[in-house]
Amino acid sequence: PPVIRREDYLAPAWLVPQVSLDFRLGAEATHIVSRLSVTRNPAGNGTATLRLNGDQIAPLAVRVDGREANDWRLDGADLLVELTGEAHEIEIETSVNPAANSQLMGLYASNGMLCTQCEAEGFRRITFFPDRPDVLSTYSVRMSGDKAQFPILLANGNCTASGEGEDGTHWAEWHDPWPKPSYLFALVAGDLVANHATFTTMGGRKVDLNIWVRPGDENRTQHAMESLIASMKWDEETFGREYDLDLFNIVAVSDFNMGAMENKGLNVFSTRYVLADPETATDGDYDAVEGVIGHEYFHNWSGNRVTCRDWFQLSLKEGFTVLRDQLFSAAMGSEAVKRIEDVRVLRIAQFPEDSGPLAHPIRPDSFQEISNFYTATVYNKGAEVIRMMRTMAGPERFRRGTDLYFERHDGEAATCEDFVKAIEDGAGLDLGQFRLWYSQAGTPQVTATLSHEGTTATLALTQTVPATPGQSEKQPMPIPLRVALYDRDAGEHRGEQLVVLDKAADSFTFEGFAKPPVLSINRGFSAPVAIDFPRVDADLVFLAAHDDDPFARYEAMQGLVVQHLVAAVSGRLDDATRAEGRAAIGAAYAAVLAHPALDDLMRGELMILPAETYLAEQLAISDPGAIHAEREALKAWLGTELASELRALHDRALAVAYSRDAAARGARKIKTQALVLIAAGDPAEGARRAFAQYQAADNMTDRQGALMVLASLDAPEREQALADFHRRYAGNALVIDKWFSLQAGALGPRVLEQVKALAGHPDFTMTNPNRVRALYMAAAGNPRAFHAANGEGYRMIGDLIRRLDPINPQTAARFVPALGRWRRIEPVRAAMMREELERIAAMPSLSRDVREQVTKSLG
Ligand code: B3K
Ligand code: ZN
Repeated sequence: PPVIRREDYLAPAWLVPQVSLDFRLGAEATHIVSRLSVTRNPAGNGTATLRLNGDQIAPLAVRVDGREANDWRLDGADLLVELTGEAHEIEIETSVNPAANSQLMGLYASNGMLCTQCEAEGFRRITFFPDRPDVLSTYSVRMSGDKAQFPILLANGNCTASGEGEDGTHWAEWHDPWPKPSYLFALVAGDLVANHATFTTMGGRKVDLNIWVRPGDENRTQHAMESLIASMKWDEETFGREYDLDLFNIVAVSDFNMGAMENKGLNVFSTRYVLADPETATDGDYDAVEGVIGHEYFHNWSGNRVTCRDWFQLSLKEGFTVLRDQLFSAAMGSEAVKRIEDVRVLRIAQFPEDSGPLAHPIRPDSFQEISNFYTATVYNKGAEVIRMMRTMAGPERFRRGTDLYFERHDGEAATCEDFVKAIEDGAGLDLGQFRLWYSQAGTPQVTATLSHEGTTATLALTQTVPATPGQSEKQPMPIPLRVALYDRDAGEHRGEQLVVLDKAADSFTFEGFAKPPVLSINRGFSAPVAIDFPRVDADLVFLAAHDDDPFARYEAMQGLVVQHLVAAVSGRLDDATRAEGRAAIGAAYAAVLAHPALDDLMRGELMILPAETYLAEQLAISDPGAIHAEREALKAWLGTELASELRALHDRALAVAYSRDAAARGARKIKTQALVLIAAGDPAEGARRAFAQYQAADNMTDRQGALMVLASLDAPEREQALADFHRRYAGNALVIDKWFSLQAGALGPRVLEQVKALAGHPDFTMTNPNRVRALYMAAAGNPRAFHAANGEGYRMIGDLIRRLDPINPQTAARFVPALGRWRRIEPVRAAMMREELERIAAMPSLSRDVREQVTKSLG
């Protein structure tokens, strides 16, 4: 497959100021007439050939200026039309089969309704078009279809007319006044009901808000609606951004490749980010709904009003919008806990990407299939990079930068460089060297040493950016580190400072310390780097107890455990040092369990042990079996050592009644975390308590938490609870997804067998990406299952990729990175992982999506 390069960007030769689309809807055959007014782009290369992209569609008719045209040909899947003048009207007819569209790109059927997904290159599966984000058009859409089958007809913008047709049909016309790229086009037709509300913007515009769901689901949309209203208000207050249409529609669909999509005025969501009530959604689900509703809404400015010039600039909208949704969620709940959660995601999902064969800069230089670049790097590291600018500028100056960005580029298709320049000018920062964060891949490794002489403490820092595919040489980048030095006796620091390490090595001095201070570094995770600062357990225990930055406190706890487990799996612990390490961790845990000043949400966060993938990241080559065994052993030790404290905590939490306030959510969080440790220490007691929690539960958080613990235990209560859960929620797809995930993510020796059995369960289907992910992402992310010593886990994921690729290549490709980690795994498993990749590569026909990921992973 051809490689597309950022440096080859050419402005479009032809522009399409206006589009009008006419859809005659049918589940098996939808007929589309597309009328494009095209004009020669003065900034283009002047070619007379109009290139219209297509993908698995055929032109049924091509007319130019009202006449049947002969002067067209196909170039691969694209349609080329030769034009003679400066402006023309092009009319094209196509037909598609939505019911047969299992890729879920373009126009497809989901549960009897029709909907679209066009980002990145789905519009070309509907009609021929210059399907690139720098071609902006105003869209008028007409659709007609059977009224009983499709009672609700929606598209972008405002509904301008509607009426009845013949033979039980009806029609609607929609117009979107804002020019947009084709990837933001959307259409939905189906049997839907709305939760309706209104919002009045700061400028006095009254906006109708609708959340459309299938009949019966409407009473689970209130949280989504509240989140939407909160998002609209927050964006006005925090970024000065006001909504720009009289109508905002959200539609929930059951079959969706991603979480949601920010189509102009008509967001389409996977049901799991819309529907929530206490009986079926966990606190985590509630947070996810709020975050994704916010994210898609914020795209209206960061993505839609200012869009991307080309797909290499994806982080322009995604990195910025993730930062915006993170700040929003932090403002709605606990800032500290949100930061910890975001960093955990970065470390589990992005760090491994950055150190593996698929590493790429947040602004990639090349790709074969853009769908493969909707990554944790582009999204989450992209957000971290912009967050660093904000940290260096401070929130007020950063806001001046974003104001300038929106003002300068409103209505344009912009680049990452445009964004950096606007922040530079608006915030008054010099971001010259900082631009390296856009071009260099790899997680910078920072080493820190602290020395002390007289009353001076000296912090010496070095940085290296590791080599990544295609980038062997790296330059030092500016790394903003928030640091504080603690006076050991006073238990306080002397004020936080921001040091920016912008050389390969540098040192910073701090005066006035009679004794060696304790260093708190990268507070708030001010830079997305790995810090190597070996230290004695006592200092980490000190920071875990005293640091006034909650993130740093969490970091100290994690550091204590990471240091211990890494030493353990590296065979560096004898009995005495193991006991010492455990004692320090046990003491820190005991302090966390008892600490009166901690709220329970934070306490629950501090109780979570570092993930196995994050532990593996600390080692050049890791043995997943050893990591798993050591981590489980520590869990069991903690559960035993702190048994009475944990039981007391569990009892205390059980007594708190359900509510959505922070105290009750905190209680639910520690309830399940306590249960996890209790079960590790005493499985029988764990099973008893988990089953009781399961049975008494009046909400999904408690029920799922208990079931998660039970699913990992070899106890009779396990089967009983799993069967009850399935019975209780039969027909509720989102909850049945949980039922699959909990089992596939469980501990215990028989997980693989269970996953195989579940794949044959009547509720399992390969055509629904949610269900596929529920079972197989959970299995691929379960080290015990995926890294089974006999290679069966690899075989299972390999088989899945081969079977899923012809159905849904985008989703299939998402499973490849797990196998792609082979270089960092011990040789016996590595060989089996590689073998699996080779088996995929040997398939006679493979999608571009999977082909790219597999080739790079083997490369
Ligand atoms: N922009 C969409 C992602 C669409 C991905 C298509 N492969 C969702 C989001 O980031 O908001
Ligand atoms: Zn997004």
